[in-house]
Amino acid sequence: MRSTMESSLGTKTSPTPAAPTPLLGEQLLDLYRTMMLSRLLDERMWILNRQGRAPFTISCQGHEATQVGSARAFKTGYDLIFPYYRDIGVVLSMGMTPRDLMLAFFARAADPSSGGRQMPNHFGSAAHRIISVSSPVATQIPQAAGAALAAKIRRESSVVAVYFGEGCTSSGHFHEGLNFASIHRLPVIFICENNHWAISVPQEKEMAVATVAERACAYGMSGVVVDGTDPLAVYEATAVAVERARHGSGPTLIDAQVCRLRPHSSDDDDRRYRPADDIESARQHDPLDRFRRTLQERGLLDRTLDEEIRNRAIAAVDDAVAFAEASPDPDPSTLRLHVYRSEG
Ligand SMILES: Cc1ncc(C[n+]2csc(CCOP(=O)(O)OP(=O)(O)O)c2C)c(N)n1
Repeated sequence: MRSTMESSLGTKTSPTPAAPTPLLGEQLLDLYRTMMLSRLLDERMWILNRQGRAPFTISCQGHEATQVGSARAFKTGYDLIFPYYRDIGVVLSMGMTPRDLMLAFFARAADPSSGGRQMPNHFGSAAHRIISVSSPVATQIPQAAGAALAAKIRRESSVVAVYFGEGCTSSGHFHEGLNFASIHRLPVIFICENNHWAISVPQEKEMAVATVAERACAYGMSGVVVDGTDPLAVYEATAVAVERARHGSGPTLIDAQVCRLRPHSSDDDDRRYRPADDIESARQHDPLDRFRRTLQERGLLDRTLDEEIRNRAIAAVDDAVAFAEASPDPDPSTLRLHVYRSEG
């Protein structure tokens, strides 16, 4: 894994602001709790899928450090978040609950994301300023640039965060969004969760550059590579980007190098294309194990507290599953509500 590294070639950004105040004690344990809850929710979704109780799931496993570490740098209920489908750790950090996620997972009427109409992990919550995930990948990137322009015109001090995989950086939406955001010095942070695979396509067949961060210099913005399995490194890189954005110094592209611990989705069998040693190497970089060791080394976590955190997360997942499974499906009479068609 690479350490934090900045690509400043051709950038027009202001000098890097001072390092953010480090997170301490209970704040670090909070990151760990949310990472653990994300992992256990995700694991349960796979089990429910394999039991035939839910049709589809797509995983955050291996991405939790980037999701939870970056989200810690944003103001909940104030900054605007465009997540993508793996972002369980982001939306939990911004205030959505395990019950919210399980209601969506089972497509129940009370699902706050879409009333049971969207696929699982198409998170959305007006209350938490989380913009609904769209299935066509990368479309959220120019949308985020537009939302940042709106914030700038209204002279708000909010920033916009947009999340995506590295596969999206080969899409035109990515290039148009970054170009526009940089020209207008918009307060937007582009966060790439780079797991080096776009379904079955490895990174070297997605792009001819070694890092996504390098793409930033083509737009005159700062591009940063960060070890995405370390929540503290991601938090620091994001906090610096947020500081810049809030003070009019424009956007940043963060290339967070994560690992994909599961197949692309529950409909994928990655043994057909992914070398066994690549999966094994990803497991060696499991962000949850790594952060557990960090907290143990700092004397913040012992076996008893770890067990307690795990058991609380299991109880929250159990509660969410029972609550959502007992919740009613959407009433068939509502089938046509919120469905739009264009007049031809
Ligand atoms: C416009 C569009 N093309 C293709 C797809 C099918 N698709 C869904 S996820 C995905 C791969 C995305 O890879 P990446 O951006 O690296 O994210 P990851 O899933 O690896 O986190 C593709 C091609 C889609 N949803 N939208």
